[in-house]
Parts: sequence; structure tokens; C-alpha cells
Amino acid sequence: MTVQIGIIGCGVMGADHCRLLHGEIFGAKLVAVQDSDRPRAALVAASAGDVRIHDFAHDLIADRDIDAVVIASPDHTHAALATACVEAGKPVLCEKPLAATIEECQAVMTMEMTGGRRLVQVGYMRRFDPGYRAMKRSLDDQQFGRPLFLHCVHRNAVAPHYITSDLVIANSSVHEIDIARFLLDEEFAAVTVISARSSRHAAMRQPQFIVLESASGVIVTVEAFLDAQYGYDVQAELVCEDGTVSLAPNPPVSRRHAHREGFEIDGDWRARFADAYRDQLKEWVASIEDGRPVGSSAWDGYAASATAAAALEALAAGGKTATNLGERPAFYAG
Ligand code: ISE
Repeated sequence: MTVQIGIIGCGVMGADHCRLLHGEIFGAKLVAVQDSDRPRAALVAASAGDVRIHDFAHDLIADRDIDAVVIASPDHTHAALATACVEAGKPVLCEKPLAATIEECQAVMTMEMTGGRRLVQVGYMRRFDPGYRAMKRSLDDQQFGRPLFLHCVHRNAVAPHYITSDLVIANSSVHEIDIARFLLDEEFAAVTVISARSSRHAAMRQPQFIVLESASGVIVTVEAFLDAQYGYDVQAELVCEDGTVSLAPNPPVSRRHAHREGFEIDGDWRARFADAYRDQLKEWVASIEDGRPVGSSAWDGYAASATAAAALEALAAGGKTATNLGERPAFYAG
């Protein structure tokens, strides 16, 4: 079976999904794209061979030739589009965050539960990264005892143009929240956020330092610094009772030259997480064929955004904020 796919949104991430679907994903075929900027959609379509262009996202979702949809449009459009995909019974890989508000995340879950089928996967691609997966295996094998701390660093070379102080949390640190939930397999009870003085490169309330307290007492720290200048740098160190597990620096080679030794640092997340983005699409396509969901569910999307919302409150008010996610519905168990 070949899964016929449509992409909504042809910006940075839409174009990247298009490139991967065109050449690297067995069992999938990109058949249509849509973007509110039609020339941009045309450019992306032209790079992928025989691909139709739709003028409206809802026409793409309704297209009978399309089995499944990738949503890579701006964050505020995600909820309505994901809901429309669920209504149409089509599996959807929605870029993170699942929605711009908690209420919208809940509406997507309600629609999915009403339909009785898990159709939504949220594009928290780090869950497919070989490094984080190896960390997760070490934890699950219980070789290192119980986890005590997870230290995370999230540095961008330059903040994307749309980033605000709030989006440092809602758009960037939300990745750290999702991957910490994935690794530790539990929710956070409370969050504290403080910001350092601003760098001369960005007039925003960042760099930020976030402290998340898990329900069982694990502490997760996140340094989020989106104008670090030198490159895109994501680090993680898990401190357990009997040892530590860290993400190794990504590049396969280190070079010695002119009295120096070193390796290159990626420019942005597409290069750093290239394996993760590819495997995310591969496993999503395979999951459509065998009907077993993988990756972040709509609940995971909701939980990440609701925890991020508590972090935003903590940043605004100062001090510690309790999270309040409510019960995970049985529909999303496992
Ligand atoms: C961006 O939107 C992403 O999703 C990247 O993965 C993240 O690292 C970056 O900070 C965000 O701005």
C-alpha cells in the first residue's frame, strides 16, 4: 500500500517534510500541497515532481486522493486543521505545538475521542532521535537506578523572527517538556522560570532557566537561550542513582588541524535532528498502514502545552506555579 499524503504549509518545515517525502520515505507519496502564499506552494510542489497545489487547506483535507495530512502551517491554525482531519477520518502529523491554546488542544482530543480512533500524531520529533532513544532505553533497563535530575540545554544560533519571550517557552522549551515527559514517563507537578539579563543580541526575557518538578520528585532544568550565536546546540544529561547518561555530541568526526581539534556545530534543528525528522515520517507512515499509533499523541500535545502554559504563568508572576493537567483519559493510555 502507498499512503498518499498532502502537506499544509510550505514554509521551512513544510518544505523539509516535502523533501523527505519525495525521496526518503518508502511507502508514501506526496500528492498535494497548500500554502496561503501560492507561489511558495508552487516552488515546493515543483521540487517534488508531480504534486498538485490546493488553494485552501480544507480542500486538501477533503481531497479523495489524500489518505493522510501533514500540518506545517502557523501554530494558530493547527487546532482547526487537525480537527478537520480527524472529522474526515484522516491520520494527521501535526507540527508542534498541537494548538495555540489549551482549550483548542482539548477540543482536538474531544473530537478524536468522539470518533473513537487515534488519528493525531504531534511532531515532537525528538522522540525519534537515536540519542534520546538510547537514553530512554538506559532508563527503562534500570541499569542506572532511578533518575534524579535531567539537565537540558536548548540553544539556537539566532531566534526565529517570530519568537517572543512567551514563545521561548511555548515554541522552543516545549520540546524539552515533551522529551522530559517521554524519558521520565510522568507529568510535572510544578514549574519555576527565571530569566537572566538579556544578551545584547535579543531584547527579550531570555535566556531563561526553567525548573520542572516531576510528580515523583525528579528535577528537570532547562536553559533556553535562543540567540547563542555560535550554532544550534541541544544537550541533555540524565543523573541517576548509579550513573549518568548524556547525549553525545552529534557529529561523526572530530578534526585536528592547525593546532586545534574540534567538530562542526549544526546551524539549526533541521540538521541536528535530521535522523529524527526522517524516522518520524517513516514510522508515522508505517503506523498508518498497521494502525498502531507512534510518537506524541494528542494527549502528549495537550500535556506539553498545558505544562508550558504553567511555565508562562510562572515567568509572568515569578515563583513556582502548580500545573493542573487533569486525568489522562483511558483512550490515551499506553
Ligand atoms: C523551532 O520552532 C523548533 O521547533 C525547533 O525544533 C526548536 O529547537 C527551535 O527553538 C524553535 O524555534
